[in-house]
Amino acid sequence: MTMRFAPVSESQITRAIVGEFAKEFENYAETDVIIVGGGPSGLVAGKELASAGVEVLIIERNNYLGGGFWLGGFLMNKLTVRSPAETILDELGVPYKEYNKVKVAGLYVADASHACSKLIAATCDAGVKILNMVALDDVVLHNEKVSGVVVNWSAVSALPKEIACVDPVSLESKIVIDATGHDASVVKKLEERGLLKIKGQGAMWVERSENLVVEHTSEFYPGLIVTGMAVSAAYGLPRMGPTFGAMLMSGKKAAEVAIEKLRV
Ligand code: 48H
Repeated sequence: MTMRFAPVSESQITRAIVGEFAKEFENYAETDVIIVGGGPSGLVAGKELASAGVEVLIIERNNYLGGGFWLGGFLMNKLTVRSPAETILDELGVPYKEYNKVKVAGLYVADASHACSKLIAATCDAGVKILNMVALDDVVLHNEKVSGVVVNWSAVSALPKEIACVDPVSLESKIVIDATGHDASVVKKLEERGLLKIKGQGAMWVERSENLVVEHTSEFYPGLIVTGMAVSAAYGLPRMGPTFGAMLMSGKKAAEVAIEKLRV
């Protein structure tokens, strides 16, 4: 039997893309939570929030989601988590092994591409909307509270101003989560305005850092919650290198903090 695709024209395909994008973009011009950054902490936070019925939009400057979660470290596709973060791998259905149980307790290894794909799929399945190839340009500040983000297409942001003199647009939200990793891009917008001072990421100390990152995942400025490596940069905490348990757990905590704030 010969297979025949549905008879659809070029213009109908264009209309389907533009129409659906515009409808969604209009809806998400005002939303409950905007997460800037689609790495492991942002994806977990988004998945948890959407699963709790919160409307969430993730802004990601790259074409792809996942951030540093695609690789375990040193260009090697094995990622590690320390206990108790393997429970999140269980929730996602990611297979993993316990590493050298005889000598090391509670260190788990998984394939990074498998873990990352599962996390992205679970986040989308939970109902999170994604705006990729879109970069943070600024924050919206109302009465000393972060009330949204100013964004532009990544391609526009990457061009010199004299070529791409294109104004960005604003998206409003009740809460913004900075999940931009080491850059802490949202927090830095407030620092540029002299509204706060950040300490910058500390040196490596894996045993202390992961607990501290999760403990410090919190509202860093009214309306702005920090998660993942942005927590280290904001509070000056030690880094942990290529182990991701704190990123996953910090994402969960950020969602809990946001849900608590939305209740008030
Ligand atoms: C839009 C942006 C912008 C912007 C950045 O780096 P990530 O993976 O972040 P985390 O915190 O979820 O995970 C950190 C982890 O990957 C890591 O680096 C670790 C554990 N390091 C430890 C160590 O000691 O080195 O993802 C951040 C995401 C990326 O996808 C960026 O593209 C995106 O945020 N992003 N998106 N506008 N201005 N800045």
